[in-house]
Amino acid sequence: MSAAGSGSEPYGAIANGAVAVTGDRIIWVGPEAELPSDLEGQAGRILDAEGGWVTPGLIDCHTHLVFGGDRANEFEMRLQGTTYEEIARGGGGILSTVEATRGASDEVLYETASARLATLIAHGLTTVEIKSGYGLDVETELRMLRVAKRLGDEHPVTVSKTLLAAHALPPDFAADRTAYIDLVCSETIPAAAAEGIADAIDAFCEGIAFTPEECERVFTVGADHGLPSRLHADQLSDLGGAALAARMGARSADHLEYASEAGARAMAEAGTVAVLLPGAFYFLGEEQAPPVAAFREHGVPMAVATDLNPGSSPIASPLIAMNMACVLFGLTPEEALTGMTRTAAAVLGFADERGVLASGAHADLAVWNVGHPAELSYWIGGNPCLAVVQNGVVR
Ligand code: DI6
Ligand code: FE
Repeated sequence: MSAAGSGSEPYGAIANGAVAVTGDRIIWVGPEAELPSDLEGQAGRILDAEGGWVTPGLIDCHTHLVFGGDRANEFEMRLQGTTYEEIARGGGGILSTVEATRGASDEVLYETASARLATLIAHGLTTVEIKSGYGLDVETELRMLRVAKRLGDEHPVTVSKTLLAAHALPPDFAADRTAYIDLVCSETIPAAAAEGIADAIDAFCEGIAFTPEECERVFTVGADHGLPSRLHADQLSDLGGAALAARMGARSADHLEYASEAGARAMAEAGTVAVLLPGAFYFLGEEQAPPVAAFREHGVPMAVATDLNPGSSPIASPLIAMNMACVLFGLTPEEALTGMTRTAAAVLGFADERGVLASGAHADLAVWNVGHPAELSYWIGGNPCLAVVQNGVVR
């Protein structure tokens, strides 16, 4: 096999490499010819990748995997010319999924999300972030996070859970925006934190969602409860979301199609990662791509994620998201792979722990039937994943 992720070659490639694992950890990575003989002798099980490639398991750091229903009807409307924003302002969009999610039992939410998660895992995924945000009332937000937790308990995947109560203004608060933010700050965040079912907090900063000031309030209360922040920023317009995320010390700013040069510079200084979501750009037929050249110039790390959700990115494939990041945003296949592994790990607080092939890291690996790692971003459809190792267990 060859391994991507640790050597000094492009892709960190090691030709004819070997990875040794004990328990849930990698204990050695290098050329097979240099594998210490005691390690080889002790091996309880040898997995031969037969000339394929081994990479870190893929990490999807931005999904809305748990939701009720679908929005195929809105897809038809958009194809007739109605825009995503018009649908949202008319009470559809996120709010139609909120209605379907509130009406779905825990079991239905779990089963439908399980099917989507199984597809991701089959395509080499070992870690996934899952957001709430389709409940908006306290109880349904908590239900979504509990379902996300159960998905991680019952599937071979590490789940990171993000509270996105500030995703849209629920209809019952249409006349009083402040009252909804008050509810999020005084009840939803404390309840999720007390139950230990949120690892981070997110907000949607946009004309159809929340203002920078409202997002800032939510982040401040999140931080009081020990939750790092993420931001849906500058997706449809430039409200200064990138700079806001940087100022708040957010782990990431996500989408960023309309982010400014100044926003990119602020993110670089703050160490805020740019999470690129080409699936939403593609599916909404957007025309302005995120400022990738500015991110590169200023040294903003770029992650790539699916944004898997029923409204703007119904894409249950990390590999197709990587392909889109290359074709639509001009990333190199190497940047796309790093964006779905090492950089995605950093967004979730797993820097150096996951998303790398390195001694001491979790043994999360994907084995691929490809001759070169650029193929992971190249094929569309099909599935070159031969095997997944998650926390040291072959799945
Ligand atoms: N931006 C997105 O792309 C998703 N949420 C967000 O804030 C879309 C959510 C949806 O349309 O259901
Ligand atoms: Fe999103």
